[in-house]
Amino acid sequence: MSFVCGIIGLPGIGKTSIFNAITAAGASGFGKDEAYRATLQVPDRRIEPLAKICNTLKTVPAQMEVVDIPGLKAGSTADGGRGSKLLAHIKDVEAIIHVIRCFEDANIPYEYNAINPVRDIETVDLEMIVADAQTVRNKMDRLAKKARTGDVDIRRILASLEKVTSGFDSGLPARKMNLNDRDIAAVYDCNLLSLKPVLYVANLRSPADSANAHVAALRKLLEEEKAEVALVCGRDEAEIAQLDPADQKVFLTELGMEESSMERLIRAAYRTLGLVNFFTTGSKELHVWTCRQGTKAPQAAGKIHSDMEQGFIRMEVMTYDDLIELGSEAAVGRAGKLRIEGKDYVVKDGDIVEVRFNK
Ligand SMILES: Nc1nc2c(ncn2[C@@H]2O[C@H](COP(=O)(O)OP(=O)(O)OP(=O)(O)O)[C@@H](O)[C@H]2O)c(=O)[nH]1
Ligand SMILES: [Mg+2]
Repeated sequence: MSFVCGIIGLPGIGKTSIFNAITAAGASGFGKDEAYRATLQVPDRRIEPLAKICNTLKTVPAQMEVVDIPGLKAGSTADGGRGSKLLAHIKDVEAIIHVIRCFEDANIPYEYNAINPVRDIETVDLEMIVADAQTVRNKMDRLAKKARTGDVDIRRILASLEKVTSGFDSGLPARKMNLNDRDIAAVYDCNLLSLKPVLYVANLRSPADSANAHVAALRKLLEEEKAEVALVCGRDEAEIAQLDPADQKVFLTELGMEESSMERLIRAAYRTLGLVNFFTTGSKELHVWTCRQGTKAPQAAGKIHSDMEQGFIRMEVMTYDDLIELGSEAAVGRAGKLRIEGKDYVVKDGDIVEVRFNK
């Protein structure tokens, strides 16, 4: 099961260009109403050394699916058909890549007269908030009937929902409400759009723009949210992504970039979204898997196969560093560094695991 990110933003701000830059999918269609999808192989420098030690024939990198979602506008939520289709796409993703136009170009149509990243973020957030407020209201209506029986759990849930609703009323997306575990549990089944983690991307004409006033305004706003912004020159990097790897390097260097936008975005996504990679190895296949930080062993095993989660017994774990240092699985075992972990174990980045489970 791959990790799914959705690219969102106002119309005509370069979402499809960024999608092409990171996936090399070559999607076209400015103003099209369909969502594009592509799968990325997540680069991981540990794959090659591991494959060598394990003599593996085949390696399968972690996959990340990216969805290019057509532009949201102010009032999308109210616009029944199209708007709710767009918002439904966001429901399906685990994390959001929000693209902000930070380039000036009178020839490229734009929703507003002037570029203003802060207003753009507020516009898109508001669409998500309006949709979420409705979802929460529906749940409250359903529960209100049961609450009359005096059930304490239901009252607690309702109190959390009230808290979230009043946050929406003051214009806050759920991710900025400092919700506690109990509140998050109360809205878990609502799959709130505005609770999904966001990575911001500033779309620039050239790296020279990376200190322009729009980027500065964006950075200032995001400092408060403790969010990260990745800078991408959408149009140029989309073209570079179509070239041979050797040429890509040359043009990227010319543009003043060390890594491709795909590598930069994936790195930022791992940091912002708190993702970790773990491995399964064998003589046939070395496989990389992704989960969120804090994921316990059975749920991480579920990324490999749902049977492994359901029938989870234990996980045998060694670290990448130990295996590289000691040179073989047997040596790691002899050094007493092969651990047996239970269902409360939290999987770490670089863990090499073997899951024992009841079939
Ligand atoms: N000057 C300049 N133009 C850009 C940049 N990125 C994208 N464009 C142009 O802006 C137009 C819109 O880009 P798209 O990537 O299609 O924008 P979009 O957000 O996907 O648009 P919709 O899907 O219609 O909402 C295209 O003509 C792009 O070539 C950029 O960094 N600089
Ligand atoms: Mg587009």
